[in-house]
Amino acid sequence: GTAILLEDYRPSDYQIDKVDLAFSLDAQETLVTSILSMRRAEGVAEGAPLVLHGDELELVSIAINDTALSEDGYELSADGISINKLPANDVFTLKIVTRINPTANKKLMGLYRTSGNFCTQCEAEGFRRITYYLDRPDILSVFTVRIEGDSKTVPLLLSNGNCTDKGALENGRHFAVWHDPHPKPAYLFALFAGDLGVLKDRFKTRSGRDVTLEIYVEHGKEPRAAYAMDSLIRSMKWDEEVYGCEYDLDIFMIVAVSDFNMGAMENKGLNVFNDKYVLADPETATDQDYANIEAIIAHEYFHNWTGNRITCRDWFQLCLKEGLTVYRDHSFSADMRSAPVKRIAEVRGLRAHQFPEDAGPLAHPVRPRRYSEINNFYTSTVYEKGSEVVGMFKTIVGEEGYKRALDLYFERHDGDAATIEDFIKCFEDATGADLKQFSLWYDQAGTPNLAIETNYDEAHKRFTVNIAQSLKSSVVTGDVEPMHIPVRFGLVGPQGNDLAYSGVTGADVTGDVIHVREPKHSIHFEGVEQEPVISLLRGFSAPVTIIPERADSELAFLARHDNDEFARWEALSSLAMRQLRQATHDVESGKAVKSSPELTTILYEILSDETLEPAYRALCLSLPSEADIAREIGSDINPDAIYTARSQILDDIAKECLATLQATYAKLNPAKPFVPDATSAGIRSLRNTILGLIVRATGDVELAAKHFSNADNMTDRADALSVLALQAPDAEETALALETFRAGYADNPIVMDKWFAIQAMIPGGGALERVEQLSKSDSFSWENPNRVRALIGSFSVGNPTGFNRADGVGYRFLCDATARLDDINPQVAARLITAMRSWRNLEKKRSDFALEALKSLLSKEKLSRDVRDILERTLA
Ligand code: B3K
Ligand code: ZN
Repeated sequence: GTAILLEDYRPSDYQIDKVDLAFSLDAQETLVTSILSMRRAEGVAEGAPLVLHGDELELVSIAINDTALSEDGYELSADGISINKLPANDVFTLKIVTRINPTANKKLMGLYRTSGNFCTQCEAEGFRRITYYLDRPDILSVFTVRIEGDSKTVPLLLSNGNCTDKGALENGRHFAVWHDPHPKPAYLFALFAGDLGVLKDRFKTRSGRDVTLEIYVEHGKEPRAAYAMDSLIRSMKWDEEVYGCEYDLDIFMIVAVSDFNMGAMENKGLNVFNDKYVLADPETATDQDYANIEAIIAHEYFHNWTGNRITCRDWFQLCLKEGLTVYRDHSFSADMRSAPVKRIAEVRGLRAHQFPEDAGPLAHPVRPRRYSEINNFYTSTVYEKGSEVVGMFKTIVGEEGYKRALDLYFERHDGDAATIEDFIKCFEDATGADLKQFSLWYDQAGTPNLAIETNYDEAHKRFTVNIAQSLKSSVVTGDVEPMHIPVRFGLVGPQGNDLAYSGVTGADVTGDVIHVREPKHSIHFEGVEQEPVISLLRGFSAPVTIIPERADSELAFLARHDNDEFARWEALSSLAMRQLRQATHDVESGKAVKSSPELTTILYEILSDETLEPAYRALCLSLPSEADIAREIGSDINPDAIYTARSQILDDIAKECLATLQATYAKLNPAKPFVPDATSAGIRSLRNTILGLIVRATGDVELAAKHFSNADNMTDRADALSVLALQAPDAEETALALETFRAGYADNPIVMDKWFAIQAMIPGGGALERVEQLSKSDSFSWENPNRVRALIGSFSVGNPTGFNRADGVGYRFLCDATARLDDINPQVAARLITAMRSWRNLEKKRSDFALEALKSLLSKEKLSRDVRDILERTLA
């Protein structure tokens, strides 16, 4: 395909000052009338051709200044329309009528049908599937939208902004007019028409604006939107208090739909959500669901300033809005919940998704420089690493500097389509910092590595830290430049407190941050009275890997004594990881696996330490996942050996700690009735993690079955079901629980997704047959992205042994599923096949099969640009 390049960016020859849209809704034949107030940009030659984007549109008519264009006045192509007869005036009106078929639109981009309703998704390039337009984010326009539809089937007619008119029409139809005073790019346009119930509330902004809040969900489900509403109100308040950002319309609406390609969408004043991120009650939602709802409601709301008021000049700048908004939603959740627990979860997510992306064939910079399909760049690198980069800005310029920089950004760029350079400039101008080297984080793909050596010179009371940075990247071409890496640290003394030092040379050290800028630093801390153990990368201050050239005893010491909770967890994880690697090696060479007493002792201490938060204890007891271990091993991966090794280590630990596990399990009593707050969630998480360990040690399936049937909330129910299914797939109790669960929730798709996902993750050779079977059942649908992700996604990402079966059938299944889905929904299909991005790291017999399956998919005749792009890069 043809690649779009950052360096080719050029401002548009034409602007659209104002757009009037009229929709005459019909399931198969919707008519869209668009009247564009066009203006030729200054300095552009008279008659310069006007090229509008369009995709799968039927053109009904086109007129300029009320005169229909003759057929030689324009040229249609698969990508749009080129108009070459233009008036001499620099302003003119363009009227275009298109006909579209929302029912046939299975891509869920543009205007489509979901559960009988009409819904839109326009980011990134969906608006061109509604009408011909300058569908690029730097074209900002004021939208007025008239929607007309059947009063009975679509009583609700919603769009962006404020409703300015509505009324009845003939033939049982009605209309509504919406006006959005804020100029916006087309990707933020939204329309919803249908029949839903609503939950309403109000919010008074700090300057006194009264805002109506409305969350639309299926009739009867209104009470299940209460937590989303509560999250919205807390988000609005938080954004005023922490960022000074106030809402700017009289109404804010959220619509929940069940067919949606991703999580949610920040359309101005009218967010559209995947309903799994809106609906929750104790009976149907897990604690994780509650946390996700809170985070995603906040994320989309925060986009109102970081994304909508200040948008992106072009799609290469995607991280400008996404990285910053993720950072903002992370900070919000950290404030609402436990900050260290939140940080650990973020880092686990980053390592599970972003690190492998950065280490594999799909690696790209946080700001990519080329793409052939932009939808493939809504990645964890753009989002999560993009957020880490914003966090590093804050670490470098400090809390106050960060605040000044963001204030300046909002003041200077409100109403703009901005770039990363604009953003960086605000930090430089507001703080005086030189961020030239730091900005490499946007350009250089790959995860930097830090190699560390330390030495204590007792005689001179000098502690030396040698740090060398390196970056191996599959995609950086040319020279790799050293990066500016902020490393938060502490010199931990024998009593666990941070030691002071009298001076430091060899690197710029401000407060508790070492600024690594050179390829190599030799840093001397003078006047260190006792030999310390260095704690590095506290709070995970930079998204890098570390080779800790340190003894197990040092890791064990930090796991016990570091006063940074993140770093404690990190030290424990490193210690556990070492053993898990060794154990995998032992399994492969036929040796017996044994867990080290040291690790078990520390876990035992953490388990029994009631001064630690339950959620934190649960995270520690979980140990690195199979995928974590695979990533750490890096090459020649044998998922079966990893599984066996990890199971044996966990079994050992569980047996060693059994009495304490049982006592703790009995003692932990989550509040009744159910409250979804972080403290209660933490107790449930610890209790359910312990349940899994007890069942490991005792094989007491009955206990899990009891936990399942006694559950008064979905967290306990789903966790118990997982323990049963994953640890005792063939037990009678498991079959019974699965059937009870299915029967109880057959009419609730969001809950049934959990039922599919849990079964998809049952390890071992029988997994594929199980998944194939489930994919053929009546309740499975290829047209619903949530269901596809629950079954096929969970299998390919969450079931290492089942998916990577040694005979390669798992890979063939995923490639076939991708091909099948590609005919319906290329965007979701492309996302699905990224599960194979690390195929080269597998041991030879498996990677051969993977390669064969990928190649055969690539040879398919009709492949979407989305899937082709991923495949070509994966195989390159
Ligand atoms: N901005 C949307 C994502 C759109 C994805 C288009 N393929 C949701 C979000 O990040 O908030
Ligand atoms: Zn976003």
